[in-house]
Amino acid sequence: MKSITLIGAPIEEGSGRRGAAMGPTALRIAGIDTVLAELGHTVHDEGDVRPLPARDLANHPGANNLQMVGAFARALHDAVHETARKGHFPIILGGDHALSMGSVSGMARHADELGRPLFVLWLDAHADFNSPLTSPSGNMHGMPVAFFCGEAEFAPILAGDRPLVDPKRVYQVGIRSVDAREREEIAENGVNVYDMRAVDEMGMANIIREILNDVRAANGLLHVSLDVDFMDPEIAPGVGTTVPGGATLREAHLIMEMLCDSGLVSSLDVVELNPFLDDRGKSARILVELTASLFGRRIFDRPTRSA
Ligand code: HAR
Ligand code: MN
Ligand code: MN
Ligand code: MN
Repeated sequence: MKSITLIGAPIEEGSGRRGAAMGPTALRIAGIDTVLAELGHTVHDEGDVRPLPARDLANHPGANNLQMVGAFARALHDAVHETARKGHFPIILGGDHALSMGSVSGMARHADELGRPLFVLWLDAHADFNSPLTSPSGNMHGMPVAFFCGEAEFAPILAGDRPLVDPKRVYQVGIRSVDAREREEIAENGVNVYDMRAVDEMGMANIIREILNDVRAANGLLHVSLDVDFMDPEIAPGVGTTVPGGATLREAHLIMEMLCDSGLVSSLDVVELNPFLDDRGKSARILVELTASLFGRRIFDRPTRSA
């Protein structure tokens, strides 16, 4: 059983619209703490992080609300790093996806201190590999992966000596919306992309098995970042950037069940929930159910298999 710490990150300034700041509240109302406690885990809710002042950051024409995004990134970096250092499992309740600048870099620092590599599983319709120089929108929720992989344009946000994530240890699954320059950057950096065609051709189980084998072989930590729009909008409509043709409910659960069995996951982001756009709490409830699967809820036990 695990000690789990919930960290709310009510940020919406990274997205182009209002509403994601209500995400942490909706996830709490949907019962994320009780579901985890009923599975036998110890759950601490730290409440919401307070963004640290970031008035030292200059505005950037290609990065909307850079000061607020940077403020959340700094606060989360510290909160997530401290949580992991104590031996707790951090679950970050978002908030838009820009928050992963802080959560992933906080985990990268923790992994660095342990002398182990950090892997990232990015479950999303989008690759989120834009930079302030390539983004068509300037919205920073489309940039976190480039940030934690070391894109130089972000250097002032967190100290330049922060540990980075090797893009070859980033695995993106469910991708179906990529911008032109973003596509070039992804290829140049060697990010592992399993787009929706790969999901259709290979099957989700084979994809997840491949990824887990790489993490296990390197004795890595695995951070999971779950964007609501990973799933098809028919099942999870509560998000500002829906893209048709997403993962099914069973594919999403299968991932969580396989991740649970692996024992390799160290940290989780649940992001982009916009309760203002949701259908009577449907998406919030699905995210809670998926989190339960990651932490041990199952239909029947499986015979234990060796790796
Ligand atoms: N790629 C587009 C942009 O950079 C849209 C990014 C939307 N991102 C999210 N998170 N919703 O995945 O503007
Ligand atoms: Mn995203
Ligand atoms: Mn430390
Ligand atoms: Mn997305």
